[in-house]
Amino acid sequence: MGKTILVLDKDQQFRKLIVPLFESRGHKVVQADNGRSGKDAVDHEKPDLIVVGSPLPDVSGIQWVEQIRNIGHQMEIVFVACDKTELQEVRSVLKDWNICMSASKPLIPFVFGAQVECQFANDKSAEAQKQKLKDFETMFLALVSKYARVLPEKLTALAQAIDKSKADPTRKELLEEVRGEAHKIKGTGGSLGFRKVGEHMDFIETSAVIMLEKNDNERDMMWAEIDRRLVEAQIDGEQEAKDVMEMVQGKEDDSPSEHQPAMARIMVVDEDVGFLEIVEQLGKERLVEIVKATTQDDALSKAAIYPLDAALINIITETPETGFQLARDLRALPGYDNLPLAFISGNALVKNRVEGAHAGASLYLDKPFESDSLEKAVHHLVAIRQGGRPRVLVCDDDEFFGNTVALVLRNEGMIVRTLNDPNSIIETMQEFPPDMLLLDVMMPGVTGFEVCRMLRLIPRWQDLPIIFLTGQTGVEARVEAFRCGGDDYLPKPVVNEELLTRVKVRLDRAKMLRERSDKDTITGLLLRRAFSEQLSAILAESQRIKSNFSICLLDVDHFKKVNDAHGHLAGDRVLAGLGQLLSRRFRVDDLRGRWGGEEFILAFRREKKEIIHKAVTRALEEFRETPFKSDDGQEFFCSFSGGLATFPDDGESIFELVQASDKRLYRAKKEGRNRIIVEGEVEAAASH
Ligand code: GH3
Ligand code: MG
Ligand code: MG
Repeated sequence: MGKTILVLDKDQQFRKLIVPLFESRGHKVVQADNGRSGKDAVDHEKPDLIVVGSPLPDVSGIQWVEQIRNIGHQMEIVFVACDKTELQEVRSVLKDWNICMSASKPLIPFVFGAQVECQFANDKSAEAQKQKLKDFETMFLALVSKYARVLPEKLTALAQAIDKSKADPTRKELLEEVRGEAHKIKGTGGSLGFRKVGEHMDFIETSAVIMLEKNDNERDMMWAEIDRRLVEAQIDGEQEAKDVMEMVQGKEDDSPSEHQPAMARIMVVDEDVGFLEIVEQLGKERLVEIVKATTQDDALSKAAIYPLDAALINIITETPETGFQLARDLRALPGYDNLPLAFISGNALVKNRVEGAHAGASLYLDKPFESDSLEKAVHHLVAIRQGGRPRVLVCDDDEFFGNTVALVLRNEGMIVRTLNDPNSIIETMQEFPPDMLLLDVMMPGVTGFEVCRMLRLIPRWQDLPIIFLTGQTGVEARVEAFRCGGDDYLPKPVVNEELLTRVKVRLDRAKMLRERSDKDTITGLLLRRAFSEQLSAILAESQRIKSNFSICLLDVDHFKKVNDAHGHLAGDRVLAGLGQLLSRRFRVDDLRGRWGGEEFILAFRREKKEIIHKAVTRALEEFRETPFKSDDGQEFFCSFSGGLATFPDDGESIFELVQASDKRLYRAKKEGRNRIIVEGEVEAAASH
């Protein structure tokens, strides 16, 4: 839920830097540049949180906070001191004025935004949220500090390029090199908080572009100015690096660029802390990030913060229902109806196979498990997750820049791969098929525009969202970006959350388009055509590996009466409710579709017919107990009937199987509705 945030600071540049951080997270931002208008804003807008930058033109930051508290305002306050000395002073009075967070300028926007966001976390999730922030901060600062160490080398390389070009100013490629070096430092340094260095580089880059058209005299003047800017960049760079190092304080050991990104994030829920640690260790060896949870509450709050790819839940022999309930609760969280689940612990499950099927176990694991079985389980679970966490490929020849972008996107739950060599993009995309590509323009050997043109010739990548990231901001470059088939365009340095917003918007749109063609809007389930296609694949697989599968046709009972008695809209709500129930129950890799009208169809791989029968019956019991509201507010209940048929016993083709389940559905209706029939033949199926 969006909050209202007041940003009070006299410096417009500072406000510009941080306002987008909050807006892109859905908050409403009010700005003020002096104490008096700040106070007015507090009275009128009643913000949930205030960011106060000190000093203000009419009063010091801390005096302003004092006034606000004395009038009795209770909202959260974040204090941004102008330097370290003031920060020290403020830290001693934090408690007195109930200031929830303090920082000093200069700050790294992404880290600051995440810290402020953390203040909104409720008590339950606060601890997990803090841990996540700490991880992010550590990694981000590690990246920044590493860059601070190599910045002098990069500036030296630029100086050498400048010297070479000066010696032979008519050679275009030498100037091009100057431009390229400056361009890279501008993009990456600027994004990592080296603002002044970024500005100097921008000047040098721009100068190098126009230099060719100048006469000797003008060129000499420009070289002099470039030299001056280079020296300033070295001095400013040293200072900015020092500031950064102070912030980092020994955090660089955990540099993310040395680590390969985890291929999946899986939550393991078990009371046994020792077991969790073993799994975590196994996960590390296999590049899987393990989120540990010991209780149900813990698991639910962590799931809300760390986007998960799957969950492994331990089933306790004495109280198996707790684990199954957790599974159902997890799948009821927003965005998690297709979270793949596995249950751990052997013998408890023999008895609880039906509950397991109902709650959606794609896999059962025995304890203790070996690294091999964990790895296989991870592969299996991640492969069946449909529409899971978005995968983004970042292609940029500057390793630092790629890592910065990757870190920011990963922090939002995306799975990100970076690629420094554009020449191997096709291979990379085969191995890591992305949902989106972020593409640098200036790269050695080939431009991003060329890469984009080439990708658009490959049918598979014709609809892939592609966003260019580049320091070239001219109209010509922008036009070229769209002409070659790019979807969007983002200028470097990417310091604010514009990056996040644009990436999210594009991803959402692409997902929506995909779903619109396959899914029914009322129930959220597959439409008949898409269902049939996927069912054919299941049939082929079962024929190949000689396994069984079942399909089940469901039909809401007396639905005509529901419409007549409670209204058509209420009828729609019943269909939506049943669609939601079906999508949250059973395995993620099972299929659910709307067959037409008030008829639904399900398909289950492998599992025994009796177990499916009982699991669907459990879902019927749940549905029967779900209250619906008629258009005039009256409460009512519904039920459904179903017919189940299994390959190969009840039919060898999809047609035969659908026919068999339809016959049984008809019998279920005839025998009193509100039941699922699995056996027996009837002479003829009449329509119902
Ligand atoms: P039975 O228990 O034998 O299945 O009886 P029934 O009334 O459910 O079956 P019947 O097939 O006679 O009626 C189905 C009704 O479902 C008729 C149709 O108007 C209604 N229906 C079909 N699609 C929708 C829909 O999308 N929304 C609503 N509200 N009603 C729908
Ligand atoms: Mg019906
Ligand atoms: Mg019907």
